[in-house]
Amino acid sequence: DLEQARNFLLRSRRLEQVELPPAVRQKVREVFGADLTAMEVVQRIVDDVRRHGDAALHRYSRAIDGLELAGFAVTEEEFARARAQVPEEIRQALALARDRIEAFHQRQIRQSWLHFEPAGGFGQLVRPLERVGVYAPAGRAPYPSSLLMSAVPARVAGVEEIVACAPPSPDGSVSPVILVAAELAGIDRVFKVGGAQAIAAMAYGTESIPRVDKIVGPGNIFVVLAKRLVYGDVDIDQLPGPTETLLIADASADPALCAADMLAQAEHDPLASAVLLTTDAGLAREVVAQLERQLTRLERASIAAESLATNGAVAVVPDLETAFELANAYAPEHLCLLIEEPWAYLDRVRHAGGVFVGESSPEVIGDYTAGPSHVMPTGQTARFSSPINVDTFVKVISVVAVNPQGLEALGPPAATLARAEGLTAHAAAIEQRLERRRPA
Ligand code: HSO
Ligand code: ZN
Repeated sequence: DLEQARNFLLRSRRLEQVELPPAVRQKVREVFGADLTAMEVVQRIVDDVRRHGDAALHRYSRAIDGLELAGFAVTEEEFARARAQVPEEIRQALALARDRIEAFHQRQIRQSWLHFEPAGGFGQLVRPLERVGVYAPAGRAPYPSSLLMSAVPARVAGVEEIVACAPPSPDGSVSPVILVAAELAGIDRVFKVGGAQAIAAMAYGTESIPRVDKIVGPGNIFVVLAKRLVYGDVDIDQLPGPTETLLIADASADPALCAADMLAQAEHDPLASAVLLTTDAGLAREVVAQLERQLTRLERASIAAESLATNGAVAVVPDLETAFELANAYAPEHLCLLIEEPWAYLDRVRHAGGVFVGESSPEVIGDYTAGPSHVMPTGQTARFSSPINVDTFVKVISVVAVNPQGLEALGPPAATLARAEGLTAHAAAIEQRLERRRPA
């Protein structure tokens, strides 16, 4: 029923409400000797790394990963070994993705500008950030694509130095395909540090990891909470939560493809959510049947099944207007239009990370080779934020070049406002200039 669908879509998707799985809670008890919440864990780690630098990082490597690392930086030999290990086909696909991401973001570059009027020149300088840190999660599987999607836009923006942190595997190495992607993306250095420790290290700097100006990229709950904690001392891109897809389908949609798109999202994470809104009750039934059929064939069937059972939904809506109204209220990371005339509805889209137009344009192409970054806002933050893009990595400096004529015109009202605010030194800075210009 529609009300039920609305409530489901608008339920809170806040991070703090995520419960830690039992295995993680056990690990927390082992490492900290206490039953801490995720936020408490993050607070401790961030304080510790901020205060003790590399020594703290080594302690967490030992305690959390059981690793005794000689150094955190991935060495040239390790990069070479990775290059030899990654199959050529994967390397070429990564290179193609990199080229597409680069070309797409090149179109986004903003120019500095100066506007001259009688009062002078006014404008802005667009300047890239100096140093950016990318977090490359390892989690359930390493996602080299995510590394490209975070780092390539930064390169295009002109960021001088990009470093990355990636959690090492149990043998102390970083996944070869992650290293190859890092090289293709033009990342300067990769460090074998994961979790909240990595975020703290990049935010405050340690003996071996440089302090950066902005940290970007997805991560687990600890990483995301750490990003929120260090924000202000360093900039962050967003607080990525579990991934989401909302499909809008009409009678023209292929139920097997609707189900395939939902499963592609659901296999990411039990917390991922895949939702279908359709105007066609028959299609809804067929999609449900397809979900059941296709699910059994998947390698990650249990993850996808849990995701669908807890965060998935198929709902019938009276018309496409209602579907778009609900979609905008939900503000999904991905909005997929499997409808007869998707272009006709594009201007209804108000809030989404990305919109995928038509049956031949699945979200999964966006994950890899379309061009836009797949790091997109989740948890309703698409109401006010954007996918990673070139603007994520630049800032603007305002330019004010008032000329003598402008001083005459803009000075007196400025002095009036200064006095109204009780700021006589402000007024004097203007009036002294105006006096010099008066003939004695
Ligand atoms: N769909 C994910 C990104 C991803 N998919 C990485 C495959 N690899 C969140 O947008
Ligand atoms: Zn995906």
